[in-house]
Amino acid sequence: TEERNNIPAFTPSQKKRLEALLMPEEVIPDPSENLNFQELESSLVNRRKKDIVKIYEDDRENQLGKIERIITKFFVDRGFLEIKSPILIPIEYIERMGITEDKELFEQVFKVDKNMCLRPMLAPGLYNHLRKFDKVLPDPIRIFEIGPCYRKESDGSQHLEEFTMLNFCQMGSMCTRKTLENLIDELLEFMDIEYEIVSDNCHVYGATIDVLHKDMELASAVVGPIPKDADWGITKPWIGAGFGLERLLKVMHNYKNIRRASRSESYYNGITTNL
Ligand code: ATP
Ligand code: 9VF
Ligand code: MG
Repeated sequence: TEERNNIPAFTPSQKKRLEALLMPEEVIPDPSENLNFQELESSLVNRRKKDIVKIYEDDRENQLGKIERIITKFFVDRGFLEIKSPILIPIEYIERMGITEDKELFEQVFKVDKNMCLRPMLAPGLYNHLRKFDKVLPDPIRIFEIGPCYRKESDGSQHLEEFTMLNFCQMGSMCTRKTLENLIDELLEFMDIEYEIVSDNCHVYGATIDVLHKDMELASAVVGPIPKDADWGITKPWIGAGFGLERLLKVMHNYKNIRRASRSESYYNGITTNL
């Protein structure tokens, strides 16, 4: 503990505790303001208890559930069919996506047993729906899914091992870069999130259109077709984009760490539950 004018500065663990109690716009008062840790902690605990009671009195909605419902309505209103495909999928789907044992993403997959894994992406389920519904629905086909995805991650403030993906796609006519960029623009305009588009590459899709907010990737988007389509019985042009919902929440609420936006027992709507 550092002593200045007999006033103790906060220890690293005290700082950590205060940071968890603070909301993004709040700051830890200067230690020289003569507030001791216990007083500060208990006043912040009281504020956070009030915040949670206010949610309980007002709308009682979970931010991750709510953003899923809002985005679902956005896409349903624009003619996209809502899909819920399995979270537990065959490992063979991963290989069929072109993610073979030599690829980085293959190592990130949570395997459940010899044959099954937790899905790291939504594309396999959407590919299968596009193929099946091509015999059923009029052109162009528009579908989307929002749901949990799992990846083993090592790095911190923008990655979760359990996160929520939105993937929308269109197959058939009008699958142009313009249509894709218009949908992305309309969605992010609707969410009031600033973004820029940059070109990138990934081994699954080749050329991708990445959507960035400052230095953080919000989405990767692709203008098909791609050679891999044949392995899924897909023969028509398509466009699609995958967004991380917790990354959208991180931007909207100005969280320092994505964990505040995640499925969690430590935070409720970004407020610490350790009260
Ligand atoms: P990154 O390079 O940031 O790890 P990625 O390019 O591997 O992301 P994609 O496969 O393009 O991710 O997935 C689409 C979107 O899903 C990403 O743009 C991001 O918003 C979100 N996403 C991917 N992995 C994670 C994760 N581990 N935690 C939270 N969101 C994620
Ligand atoms: C872009 C991100 C292959 C025709 C079912 C749609 C897309 C999304 C990339 C995602 C991924 N691709 N996480 O495909 O929309 O799959 O890596 Si479809
Ligand atoms: Mg990407």
